[in-house]
Amino acid sequence: MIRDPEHEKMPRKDLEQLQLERLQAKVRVVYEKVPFYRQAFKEKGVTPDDIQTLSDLTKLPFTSKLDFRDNYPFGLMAVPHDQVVRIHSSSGTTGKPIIAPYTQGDIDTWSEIMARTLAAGGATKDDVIQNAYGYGLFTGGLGFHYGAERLGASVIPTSGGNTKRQILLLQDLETTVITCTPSYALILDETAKDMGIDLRDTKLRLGFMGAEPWSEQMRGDIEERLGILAINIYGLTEIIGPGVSVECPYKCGMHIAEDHFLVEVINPETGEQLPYGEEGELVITTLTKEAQPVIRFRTKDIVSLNPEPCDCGRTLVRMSRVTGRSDDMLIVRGVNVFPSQIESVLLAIEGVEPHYMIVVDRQHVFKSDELEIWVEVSEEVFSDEMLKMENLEQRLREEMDSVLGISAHIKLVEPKTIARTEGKAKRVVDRSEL
Ligand code: DLL
Repeated sequence: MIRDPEHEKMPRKDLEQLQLERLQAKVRVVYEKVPFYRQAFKEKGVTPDDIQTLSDLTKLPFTSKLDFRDNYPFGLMAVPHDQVVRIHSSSGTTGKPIIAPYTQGDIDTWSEIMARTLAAGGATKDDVIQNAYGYGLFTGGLGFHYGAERLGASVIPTSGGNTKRQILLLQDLETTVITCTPSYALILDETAKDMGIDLRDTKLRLGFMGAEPWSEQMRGDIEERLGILAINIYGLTEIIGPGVSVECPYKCGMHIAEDHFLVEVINPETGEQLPYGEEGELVITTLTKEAQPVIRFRTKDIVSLNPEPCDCGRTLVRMSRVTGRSDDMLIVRGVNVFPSQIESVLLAIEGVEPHYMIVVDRQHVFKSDELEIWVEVSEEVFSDEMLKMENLEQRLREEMDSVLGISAHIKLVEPKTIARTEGKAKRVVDRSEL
């Protein structure tokens, strides 16, 4: 049913040989078909013939989000327009959106990767998969949809939003697997509780959550509230969408689909490749993408790689949780912090809800002297006496100080006051946006 299942457990030597052959072929294609790459290769003084081993990858130039913008909309495409069967796009924070065209071959490959991804996390053809990722230009909805169908499961294409209806369908259609962002999983739980429903009493057993950074503490919280195993899944529009990597039920890093994606971790300042285990920026080269192959794409996502074989038997390298995006990093009085670190401190404390917002002054780009964190407190704490609130505030301040080495103003807010989003949560806001 799933194509190439043996690739997941291939001896490293054979996998690397496969990667090299695919890399050599792809490098030749982009050199011949995409003027942008030919020019970038020329500037580096490299030709496809220089790629003799996998370590020759470092001879190739990087590609960045900016290159996508500069070549908007179709300048990075390697096939004629009549071979494109679908186009996705992601909004991007500034300027032009990222355009992601797919051939029929790409859609087939992606569906296979996503079927394998769902299977790796423990889903089977007997599952009822409720897909609450947004359908449309976002790759989440259709990416999961095609993968779930390819797996042979039943898909309920709810898309995001209309949460009450989601809960009814989830109950009545006996959904076993939910796919959504971690922040939407919390909204589902909250809405269900308002309706007098405990999601732990439903058939739900598994969730595939990604598209935004989330902490291990957040996972624990979601698993407890929904009564599920929550699997982390990673991907991005520029590369394919969801499916670049996924956890197996051992939950110790996301296995990268290395037969399709060649990964490196680099020092974001120098561009130098870092050894396994060190944290840095993830760089991805697509090995099988047809419409828009990408060479050494700088994701800005900060991760580390683990090459140890996993207890599940997969030989695929695992990537850590994304600690944050290099452009999301806050510098508070000289200390580097990622929102997800703040999240793990908050969620380790009793009485705090997993809804929070980090308020910064972005006048000096990402440097902020004043860090303010708004945190929702639980109903119990909120309805209790003032002293308890003050103690909680003090405890949060101290924890933040001792764990992250930064002091922050903590503002405790009433339950349900922080805005809920159906897709990706916005954790960091500029004071001017309030
Ligand atoms: O978010 C694709 C996706 C859909 C992944 C559904 C997983 C599930 P983009 O909108 O292009 O694509 O956003 C990509 O989101 O560079 C990361 O910064 C972040 N991201 C994605 N997955 C994770 C994750 C989709 N599991 C950007 N953990 C990436 C942390 C993630 N960050």
